Amino acid sequence: MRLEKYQIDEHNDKLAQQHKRKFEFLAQDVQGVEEIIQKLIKFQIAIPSWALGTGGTRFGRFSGGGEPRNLEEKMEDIGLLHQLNQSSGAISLHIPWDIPENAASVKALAAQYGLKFDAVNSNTFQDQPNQQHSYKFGSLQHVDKAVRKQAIEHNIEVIRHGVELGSDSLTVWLADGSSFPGQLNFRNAFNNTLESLQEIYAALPDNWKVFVEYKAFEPNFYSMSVGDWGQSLLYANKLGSKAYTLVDLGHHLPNANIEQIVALLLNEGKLGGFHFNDSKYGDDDLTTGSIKPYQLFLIFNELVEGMDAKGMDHATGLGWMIDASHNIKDPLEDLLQSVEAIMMAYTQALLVDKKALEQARLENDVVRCQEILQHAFRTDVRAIVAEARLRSNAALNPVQLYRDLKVRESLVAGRGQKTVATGL
Ligand code: PSV
Ligand code: MN
Ligand code: MN
Repeated sequence: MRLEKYQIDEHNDKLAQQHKRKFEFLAQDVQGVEEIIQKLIKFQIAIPSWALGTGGTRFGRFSGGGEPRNLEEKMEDIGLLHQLNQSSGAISLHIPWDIPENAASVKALAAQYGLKFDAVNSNTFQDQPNQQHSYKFGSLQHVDKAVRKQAIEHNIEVIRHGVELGSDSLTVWLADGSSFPGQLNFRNAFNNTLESLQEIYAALPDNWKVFVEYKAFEPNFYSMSVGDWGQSLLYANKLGSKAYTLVDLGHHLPNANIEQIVALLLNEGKLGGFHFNDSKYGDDDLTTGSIKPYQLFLIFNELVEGMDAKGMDHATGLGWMIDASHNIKDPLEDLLQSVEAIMMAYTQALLVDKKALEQARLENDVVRCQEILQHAFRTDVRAIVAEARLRSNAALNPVQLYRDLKVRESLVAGRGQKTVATGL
């Protein structure tokens, strides 16, 4: 299913007057609004191929109907999102959940939807049918070299798929760790993991990056072999200049200061990318910005400041991706909400008066520092984000148009009510 241009235009025409009023009112007070809009137009957030079906929990899964049944339909869904917001122009594949059997045709289809291939993800946290060795006790860390070899080869295979598709990065997330004290020799687990990562690193094409994603707990609950940003950074530093740390917002212990982690990783030139989501407790994978929008803003504030200090392009300097999926929302509406939240946090960060903030810091004027940040955070920037969409021929209100056009109903009619997308 594709939207027709006239459908977006009609929707925008209906909302035009109201939008114009809001935008013009806001623009009066925002310095450099044109520059901000241009940055927003360029900014793209990759959609993971595993977020298009209704996620499950270990207690159950409730399909919403019309879920994509294969990679082609997943690209179709992301194509729809991209038509609605023009900010979701990339797809991230998890292999083997999605195997691009015929890379040339997958690539051609992606191009039709205006999609690029973002990082490819390997999966050594589940056993696949016909797999020789089990990952029950880990993969790259495993005490048995044969298991490590199998996991390394899988990662190299994923790189091969990525090369065919025109991707240029690999994300490695390991479930490896231990659930009970005494189970693992920590040093051996670290060294085995490092050695395995080095073999994968050696297979990276010159222009590629590898992102080492960390996670504090789950599925292992005593230790994780890449458990925090310090461990990830250790691996990345030992691997070399093509290795970076990847921050998934849900992978920290409660109350971790993620914005500080981000600032320091950027400072070290070792921040590679993001998995955006939100959480109240752990790796909840809730809609980005739904629980802690202030934290999201503070993270973007560090990103903008740190990237500017390093002369990095906001749009292309890091890998931006959503990693969320859950049980009760329409996945496409959920993704539209996540992208909107990211755009809003980015816009608010661009609004921060950096000079005034630096001056207030020099004067130890703590109150003023807070005022400056919160002034930006409390600005309702929705009309600026909508204006950027309008100028890219996207919808002023993507969720509303999605509902008005009964997109889900059409997908159900085309694909059926009982469909299950691959993923968790
Ligand atoms: C693990 O919790 C994770 O965040 C990794 O990025 C995986 O690739 C993804 O979730 C799977 O849903
Ligand atoms: Mn993740
Ligand atoms: Mn996660």
